[in-house]
Amino acid sequence: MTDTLTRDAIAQKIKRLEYRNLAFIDGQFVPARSGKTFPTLNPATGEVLTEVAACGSEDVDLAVQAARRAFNAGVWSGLAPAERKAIMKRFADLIDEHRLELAILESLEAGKPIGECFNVDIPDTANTIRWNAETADKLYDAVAPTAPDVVATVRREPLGVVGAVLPWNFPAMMVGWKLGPALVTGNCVVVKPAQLTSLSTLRIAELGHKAGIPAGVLNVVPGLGSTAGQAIGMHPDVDLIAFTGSTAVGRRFLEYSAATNLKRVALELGGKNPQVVMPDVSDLKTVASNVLASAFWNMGENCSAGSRLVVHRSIKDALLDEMLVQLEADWKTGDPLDPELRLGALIQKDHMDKVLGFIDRAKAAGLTLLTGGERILEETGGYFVAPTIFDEVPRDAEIAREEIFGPVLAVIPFDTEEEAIAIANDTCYGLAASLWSDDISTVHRMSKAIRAGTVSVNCFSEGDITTPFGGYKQSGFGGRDKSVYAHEHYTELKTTWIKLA
Ligand code: TAP
Repeated sequence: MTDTLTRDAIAQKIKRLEYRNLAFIDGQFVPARSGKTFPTLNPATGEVLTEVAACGSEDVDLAVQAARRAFNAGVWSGLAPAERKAIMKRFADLIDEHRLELAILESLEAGKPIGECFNVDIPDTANTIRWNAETADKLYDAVAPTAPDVVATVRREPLGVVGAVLPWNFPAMMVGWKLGPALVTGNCVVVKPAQLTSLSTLRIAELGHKAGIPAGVLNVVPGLGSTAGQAIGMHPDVDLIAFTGSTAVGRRFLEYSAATNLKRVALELGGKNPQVVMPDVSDLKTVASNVLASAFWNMGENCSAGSRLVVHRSIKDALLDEMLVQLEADWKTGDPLDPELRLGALIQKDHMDKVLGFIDRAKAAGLTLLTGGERILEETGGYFVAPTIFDEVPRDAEIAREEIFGPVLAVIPFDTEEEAIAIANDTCYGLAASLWSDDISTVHRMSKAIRAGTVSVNCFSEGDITTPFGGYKQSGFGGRDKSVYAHEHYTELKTTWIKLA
């Protein structure tokens, strides 16, 4: 890895930046059949970066056909696992080698702080591909415990063609989370990135091809959800939809499946995640810094953002005081390309207006605004919102219930452990939760009682690549991302029952 993150290195790289803005189908960059394009913007300035091919159902069909041809030909699924492993490891190496370029694309298009893109998002993407690659020749299938006159094998086989439809908040990471398990298990993939963030995904696909992934195995169709996204969802020759995005759109994919070929559907959806702080915690400084990071990392545009602080009344004010001091010192908002800053722009004007709408209604309802609560840096033309904290939020308030997907934290006090658990679970979501306590019994009791796919104790985290990630209730459906558990929904179980003579 040769890239370093300095202002000079960023400026030099931007001068030489070339956007991949066509669809990537069957190993080639091609325009949309219709010739249509859509603009992609820098949300920190409001300026157009480039025009991207707007794929429609015709392009999706071409991509699915290419993927099916590649699958049937066995150019990928037919390789020895060790060969797939070698190609995927080269793919991961190329992502590492292009770390700064990919981080800049992520930052420019999504408004994300470059430091996070460079130090977290792109390394995580490479690591996910590499870790999955390593599993290729290490996982075994099974032989069933049948009677002696039978041999029955239970094997995992690839599904065929996977459609991956993705969100804009972690464009590269989400591609990695889908491609890693989909490719290592032998599938061919058609990716539709969010229309707001196609550029890093297109470059990643090109790097995959350069690494040796055969034509047709990895295709990218940029476009709108209502056209390209729907076309993938409705396509009769797609075997699985691997979707990350909102619960509302996730539901649509279940409808598409039901209306067409009963394709498998795996959904990673929204969250309204609690951070529960018990009164026995001794280190409020550490709790404060983690609570802030959980709420505001990636400007709160994070499915697992801890957007509800459920804190014992006896320590609430002390914790909030510490949080306000740290917020002022450590959480500066500004140019996403400044490596010193931790907060960038929200993804687009419509989304910023939505976030400000939640804030305005909370103010109008008389909730106590502790800090933030407004658009800032408007003179830049970018979509910046100050990190915002509301205190004493009733659990039925809109900002305590809805996923805002912005830098807004609702503080909800409690008096008893039972009340804390009830508040934590009082949501239609169940993606992630944090629990803070110095008492081991409290930790065991409460982490069991909280209904969420991941409960992080005395930290905030989505785990790492070794642990499954996904949601209870309306946060997820049909499988988990990450770890070997992710392989399950990318494969079918094949029983071969052999009667011996
Ligand atoms: P969505 O609006 O749901 O969009 C996700 C993807 O679906 C985009 O590619 C979108 O295309 C496409 N889409 C939109 N409408 C569609 C339709 N009618 N048919 C088919 N496809 C359609 O989500 P978002 O705003 O990009 O991302 C934010 C959401 O993602 C939040 O709820 C967040 O919690 C969730 N999220 C969850 C996770 C995990 S791991 N659980 C991780 C990240 C984000 P367009 O770009 O054209 O709209």
